[in-house]
This record gives sequence, C-alpha cells and structure tokens, in this order.
Amino acid sequence: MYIRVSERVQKALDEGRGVIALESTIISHGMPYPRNVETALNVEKIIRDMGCEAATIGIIDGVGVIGMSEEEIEEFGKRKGILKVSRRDLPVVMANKLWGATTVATTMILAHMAGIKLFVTGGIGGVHKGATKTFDISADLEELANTDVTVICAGAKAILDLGLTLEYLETKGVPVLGYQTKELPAFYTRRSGFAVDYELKDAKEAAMIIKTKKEMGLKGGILITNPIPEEYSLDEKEMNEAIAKALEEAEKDGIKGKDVTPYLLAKVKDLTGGDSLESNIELVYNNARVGALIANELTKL
Ligand code: PSU
Ligand code: MN
Repeated sequence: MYIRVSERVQKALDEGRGVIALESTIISHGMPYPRNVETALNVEKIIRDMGCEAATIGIIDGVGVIGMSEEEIEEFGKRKGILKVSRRDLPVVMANKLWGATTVATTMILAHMAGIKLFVTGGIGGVHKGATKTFDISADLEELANTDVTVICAGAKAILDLGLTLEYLETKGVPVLGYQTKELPAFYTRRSGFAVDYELKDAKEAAMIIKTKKEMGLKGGILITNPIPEEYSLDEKEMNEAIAKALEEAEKDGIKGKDVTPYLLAKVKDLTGGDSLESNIELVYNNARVGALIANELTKL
C-alpha cells in the first residue's frame, strides 16, 4: 500500500464532511522547530473548529500518510534529513521506504489518491526569475494543470516571476481566482501588480466553480489566492530588497535545482528577521479559515 488514510480522515470522508489536505514541506523545510509543529497543529485546530477534518500529508517509511498524528507531525518537525519530495522524487522515496516532505505537487497527488478535493497551504512554487534561461519552473504548476485538487494559498512569493507564473497557468488552463481581491497577492504582501483571472465574492461562489469544473470533467486543479490580512502584511520595499539580495547570493553560491526554493526562502527569512515568520504563520491560518468556509459550502451542494 502506498498510502495510509488515518481513521479520522477516512471517517470524515465517509460522512461527507469537508476534508482539507495540508502539506509537510512547510513543516520540515519552511519553518524552524518548534514553531513549525505549533503552526501545523494550530492550522489543524482551526480547520476542526470549523467543522471540517484536517489531513496533514507526509511520507513515512515510504508510505504516504494522509492525516498524520500529532506525534508524527512532531517527529516531522524535529527530524533531520527529511527529503523534499516533488513528483519526480515520489517513486524513489516510496520504493526505498524513506521519509519525505510533500510539496504542493505531491500533496495534491496524494490528496487526490485519498479522495480529498481541497488543500490549504502558504505559497506555491512557480516560474523562477530568469527561467527563460534556467528553465526553472516548479512542478507545482504542472500538477495544477493535471490533478483535480483546489489549492488555497496566499499567492506566491516575489522570489518568483509572478507574471510568467500566471502566463504558465493560463496556458495550462488553470483558473486563478482571487478571494475577495482582483489582484494576485504576493504572499507577504497583499499586492503584486498582477490581476487574477476572476475575483471571488465569497466561499459559496468558490464552491460552485469547483463543482462546475468537476461536473464538466475538466482536467486539473484550481488556484484560489487569498491575501494576507492587512495587519500582518510586510513592507513591500523591504521585502523586494531582501528578495533581490537573496537572488544575488543564490547566484553567487551556484544554487540549482530543487535547492533553489528552500535556499531563497531561508535567505529571505534571515534578511527580514522574525517578522516574516510571524506573517507566514498568520497567512496560513487565514488560508485555513477560507479553506474551511469553502469546504463547508461544498458539502451543501
Ligand atoms: N513557497 C513558499 N513556501 C514553501 C514552498 C514554496 O513560500 O514552503 C515549498 C512548497 O512545498 C512548494 C515547494 O510546493 O516549496 C516548491 O518547490 P520547487 O520550487 O522546488 O518546486
Ligand atoms: Mn525548481
């Protein structure tokens, strides 16, 4: 068996309650211990308090666990050497019975295998700046093109080329929807200067669109972007400076491939100090609330 669905997640699915997938790269590679574990558990609590079930997904000894226990999340937060697993890594990590943190792409794959339709995270991967030369485009985008899961995020960090990311998603036919916004949010900031395809007025509209796409048999996912609450958003100028510096250092250190995103994220975090961690945590909580609202609307349809 390549996946194991926890009892409480299976029960929620059987009862037709809203179930929301959560990724584990954000735990193992995205935040320091113990804030990572604390955040992961708080996100689950927000989702449960709103009547849904949370399914944090990770790979333990080569099995995709759908709904990690508190102890497993704690272990994920502490353990060294957990691999970052995207689509191409998946068969190797499974066959060799390793531990792996799931990215947006692999969380979508495993969620879909378990019958979960919604997935809440912080930010997605995308087209990197300079991709016209490096070809560095996250497998997250291709997964959104192919796998029927709706991802609720706070946009993507401006370490990426947000314009090219939107172009890629357009080519692949992925709807990019703004939750009560016309503008694509840029993770730490509410604005990016790029328009989303459509603004969603509420969770009910989101649920109707998800249902319609499914009934039409259209392949692939949907991206819902939800801006960080104003009070937690960071200064755009300071952010852009940190990003420019991080990109410079990545180039100097010759960072390539799957290491690029974690490297840039860590640099930006160091350069902006503790503020960015607090903002990161709050935007995930905010996405969890919107995800649960949409899940509850979906169960009514
Ligand atoms: N962006 C963030 N935080 C993250 C990630 C991206 O702001 O934690 C993680 C997610 O797991 C995402 C992955 O799926 O990085 C993308 O990596 P890559 O660019 O190598 O595909
Ligand atoms: Mn990449």
